[in-house]
Amino acid sequence: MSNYHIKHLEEYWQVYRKSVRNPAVFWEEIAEEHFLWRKKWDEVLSWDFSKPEIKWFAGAKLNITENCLDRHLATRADKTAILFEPNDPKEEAQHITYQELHARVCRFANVLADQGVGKGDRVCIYLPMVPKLAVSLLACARLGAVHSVVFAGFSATALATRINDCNCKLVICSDGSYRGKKTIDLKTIVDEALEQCPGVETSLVVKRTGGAVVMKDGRDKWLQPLLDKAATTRAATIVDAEDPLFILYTSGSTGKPKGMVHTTGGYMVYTAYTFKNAFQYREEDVYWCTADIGWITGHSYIVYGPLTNGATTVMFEGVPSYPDYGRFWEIVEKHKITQFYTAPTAIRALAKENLDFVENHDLSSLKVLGTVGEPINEEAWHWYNDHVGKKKSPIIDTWWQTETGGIMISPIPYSTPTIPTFATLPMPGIQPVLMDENGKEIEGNSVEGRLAIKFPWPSIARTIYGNHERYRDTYFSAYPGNYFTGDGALRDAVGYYRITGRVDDVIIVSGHNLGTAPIEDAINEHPAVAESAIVGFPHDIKGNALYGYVTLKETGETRNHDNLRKEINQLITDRIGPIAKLDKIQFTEGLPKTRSGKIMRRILRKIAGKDTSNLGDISTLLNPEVVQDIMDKSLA
Ligand code: 7RM
Repeated sequence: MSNYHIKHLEEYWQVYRKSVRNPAVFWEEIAEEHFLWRKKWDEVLSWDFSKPEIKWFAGAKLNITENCLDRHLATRADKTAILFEPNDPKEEAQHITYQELHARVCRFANVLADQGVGKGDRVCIYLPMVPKLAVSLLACARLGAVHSVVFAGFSATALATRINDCNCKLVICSDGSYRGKKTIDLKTIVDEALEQCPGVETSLVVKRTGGAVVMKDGRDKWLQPLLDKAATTRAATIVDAEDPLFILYTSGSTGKPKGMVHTTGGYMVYTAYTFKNAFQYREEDVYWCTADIGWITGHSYIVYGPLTNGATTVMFEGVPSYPDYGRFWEIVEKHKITQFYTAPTAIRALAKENLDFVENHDLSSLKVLGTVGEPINEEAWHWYNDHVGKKKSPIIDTWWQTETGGIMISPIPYSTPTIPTFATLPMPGIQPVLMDENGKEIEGNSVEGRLAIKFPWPSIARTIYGNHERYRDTYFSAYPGNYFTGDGALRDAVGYYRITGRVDDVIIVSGHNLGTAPIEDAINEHPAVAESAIVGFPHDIKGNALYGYVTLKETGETRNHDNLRKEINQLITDRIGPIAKLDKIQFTEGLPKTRSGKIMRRILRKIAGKDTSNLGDISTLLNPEVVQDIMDKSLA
């Protein structure tokens, strides 16, 4: 079917216009042709953003694992579904076929059912990037149980909060994990968490590192012996399209994490459609997304999107720096990766290192390069384009959120001409709008505002677990009748979108609205600069002034810092104007980041504003140690 696989920009516009003219007809056609439904829907869409209540394919019956697995057995039984690349390059990669994955999922589902897990029950999954992680998600889905994956880098407290918030009675965990040179004792973290989780009856423990663990009697069970006894088939539990598939927590700017609830039918249709189009996926491709399944990117574009399409999806256990900074490129060469999807933070980290790490590998298999998670700065975009893509692989800058379930704004590779730092055009079915401060839609092109979406799409999160009011307040109250993303964006002369960052990253200096991203872009152009983050701090005259935190490429940079400061401000003046010059520039060893690689400007803002009494929870940071260092050397 033509509109499932867009190949030219004119075709994109045709499909797009159709999708907007009648979204229900558009999505119904896609849903009809590409999936296995046990019963078709009574109604394609019903919605009311004021409640808010959104239903796609209501009344339809299905099981998503039949779409990810069973449906492929007739044609792709021996095709690799999951290609596992272990942390240690000397350990052999595993090719798990669709047939084998089907059997593993059924076995695991049988074990879960034996432990009392049934439809609607919440199961917490806290595992490293090993095949059993993907298998656990699917095993839950096989039973109609709701998975809640918690990234296995989170602390015991963060894990306990998430387990308790949705009352998980079973946890799937492991003895430990390998991350580069390190072996991490995950079971101890789980044990500590479970002391605060009276509702958890059972924990199933995957053996990965073989490290010593304490097994709590009556609660902890090794998984493997149970799997060995379980049958390799299991009938799928048929659920309603609007039954929950999973909960995934996303941190709010304040308060406790929000358990975003995604339902089954719409999520399946949207992730399958966007995977196929945004990556221009073909049957023979080997697709690799470097995210962890603990994030939405992993859920949608390692597990569900690829598997519903019958793709080969790579799972990588390790880190980009082990055994050296060539690891990503070694894997691309070894498995002849065709689509590669990563985050700006990883690109910047690799761009700091010697070019030989990239150039020593044959990357000619690559056809599409993706980026997600943050605005990608121009420097990083060009490095990715020149050295990884060799100017031949289009870069898709994909903008989306945990809440949106799938990619919302992205080029269609080989159709949409790309421009660095622009996510470009909405996916079919997505209707973005820009809003001004007074809640009025800003029409026309060459404008900037707050990004909202005015019509539902199939994979929008339906609620926050246990707190529908917070869902309404957070996303549907700022611009009644619209979903508010929390991001700022500009729309250029041809209608391309550029995401400028969270709106709390907009700084008003002497009455000028300045987004952090363009200023950071200018700074990052300086050859000595690796990364930067800009925040505002109170200023008597300007209202706010700009404070820049800058990490240099060579550690222990010996050049004169005052000269560097001048050069950086000159670049900003050249690129944006003197209004955007920085009042203070602090050179730092690193920038505080979330585990998914987003710079935590909230913390930097507090330091710049001399307000460090309450930095909020920094325990979930990737590098909490840099915070103290930044405070010690603060110029505030
Ligand atoms: C997929 C994911 C969502 C927030 C979002 C943005 C930022 C993500 C881009 C981006 C600019 C991009 N989910 N963001 N992708 N900003 N360009 N291509 O990251 O829930 O963890 O984060 O991430 O601010 O609102 S998320």
